[in-house]
Amino acid sequence: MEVRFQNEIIKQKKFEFDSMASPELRADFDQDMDVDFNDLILLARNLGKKANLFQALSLFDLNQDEIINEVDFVRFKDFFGFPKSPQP
Ligand SMILES: [Ca+2]
Ligand SMILES: [Ca+2]
Repeated sequence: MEVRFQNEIIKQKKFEFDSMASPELRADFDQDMDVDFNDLILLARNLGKKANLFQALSLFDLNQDEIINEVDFVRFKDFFGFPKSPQP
């Protein structure tokens, strides 16, 4: 981002995209930064639906085979509970 005054840069700040975002958040369908029962319910509501890559429903197609089915549930299971609570 550049801030200019009389065509001179008076402040410049570079924004960096966090490319190291957790892959588990792919299953965070409601985008509240965790993978929990709310996300599971959203997945379940779309079970059996076709989802090509250009549809919003493809969000639920975790293995990208263009159908939302039990295979996506199995993959979801690997992400469920993210983020893990720190161990005491
Ligand atoms: Ca969530
Ligand atoms: Ca699928």
